[in-house]
Amino acid sequence: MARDQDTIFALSSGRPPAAIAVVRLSGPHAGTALTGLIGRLPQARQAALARVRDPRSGELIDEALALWFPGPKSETGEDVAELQLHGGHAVIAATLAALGSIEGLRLAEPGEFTRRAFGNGQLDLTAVEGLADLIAAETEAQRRQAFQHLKGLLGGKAEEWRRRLIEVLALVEAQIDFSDEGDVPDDLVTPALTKVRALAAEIDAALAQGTRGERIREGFTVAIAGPPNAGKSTLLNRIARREAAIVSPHAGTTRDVIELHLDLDGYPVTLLDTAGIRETDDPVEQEGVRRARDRAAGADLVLWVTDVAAPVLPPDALGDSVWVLQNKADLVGRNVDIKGSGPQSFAISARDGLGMDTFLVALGGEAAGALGGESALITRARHRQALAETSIALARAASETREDILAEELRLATRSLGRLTGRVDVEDILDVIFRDFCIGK
Ligand SMILES: Nc1nc2c(ncn2[C@@H]2O[C@H](COP(=O)(O)OP(=O)(O)OP(=O)(O)O)[C@@H](O)[C@H]2O)c(=O)[nH]1
Ligand SMILES: [Mg+2]
Repeated sequence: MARDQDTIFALSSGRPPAAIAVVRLSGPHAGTALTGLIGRLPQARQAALARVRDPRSGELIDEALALWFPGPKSETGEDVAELQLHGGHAVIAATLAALGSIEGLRLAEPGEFTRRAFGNGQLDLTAVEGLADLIAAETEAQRRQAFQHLKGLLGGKAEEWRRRLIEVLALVEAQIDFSDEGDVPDDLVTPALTKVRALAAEIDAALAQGTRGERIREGFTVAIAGPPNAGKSTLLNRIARREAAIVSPHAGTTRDVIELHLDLDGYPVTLLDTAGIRETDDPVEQEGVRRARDRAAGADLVLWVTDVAAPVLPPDALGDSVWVLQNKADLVGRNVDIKGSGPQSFAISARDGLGMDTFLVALGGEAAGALGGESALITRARHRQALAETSIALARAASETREDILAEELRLATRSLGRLTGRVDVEDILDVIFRDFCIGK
């Protein structure tokens, strides 16, 4: 029997001990296995209180809620059973051992339930990715985006584009193959090209949305950089509200890049503390400075922290997205000029908290500006690549006069969209031809 025909089971809830443990089963023997454990099959999709016994010994393991979801209307598309047990180590171990003793059942591999849901057409690839993102989501923005993708924001759009493309392809194929049959209108290519251009414009608009979706997944990256001893690590600790980085009066304290994931007004922000930038003979510190420059250059925003009493200007190489934080404002005892002519500038005291509220509101606004707004269709490089390939093929198709090459470009574009959702097949092209033109009667 092939492995994908096995009935699989696993603990689907988090680390025990916990109040409740959810054990799930999926596959053709899920029903008999559930019956083996609780003596009956509950009504479909209704929770039933049941005594769970080891089918080998008849020993009572626990009392649980049992659920039965006959396929194909289930999470995986197969027969699915679920037990909500008491979440102790021994209860879980005894239940898993009991299930493992049943012929045809085995422990699921990582992601195998979702793999089956995909294989049975319950989820497309973009929804699978959305599900993974939803489980990883740490902030509201990430949760919102992941849930929309799980529910088909991109997958639905891609399927709609693909369906329209297949219709266009059907027109062109019909023109090529059957134009001599007499019952096909003369010029099918001109309306086909009009549709290609409209489609290309929609896909290009999605590509032009930029990398917001990817940044919501990965976080808006903010690098803290500046000369040694300026208070960079102190700033990181204040924002984190804990001693994440070592602070000392000794210049050159921070060597490695320290990374912190923050939730700023619901937006994910990755904050990096870096080594103070200066010329040095110490090879370890040199490496730290190299890393600091590197990460600052790749960040969405650089916070250039400098001592207000001895300000150092940010190097030009850092680009435009630089804010200057004049730190240790507590020491100067007067208002510092916070409106420089150059980049956005704030006077703060990372140690005492002075000016931090204003600065953090601005930082939250910056993250919201970069990550907020209309939902992003593209959340991964994979999406971007598939859509870019589609767009290129459509652009070539739109200026093509040879019907056979036009058809080939459309096929390429269709395949790229199919790869995006993971549903690549050609049978449906034939289906559309036969449905719309009634050829082959
Ligand atoms: N008065 C005052 N002292 C501060 C402030 N921020 C940091 N310091 C002090 O400045 C010294 C250096 O602070 P750090 O946070 O280690 O500075 P850094 O920029 O991370 O230094 P390196 O890692 O060596 O590059 C410490 O003694 C801090 O207590 C501030 O706002 N006011
Ligand atoms: Mg430091």
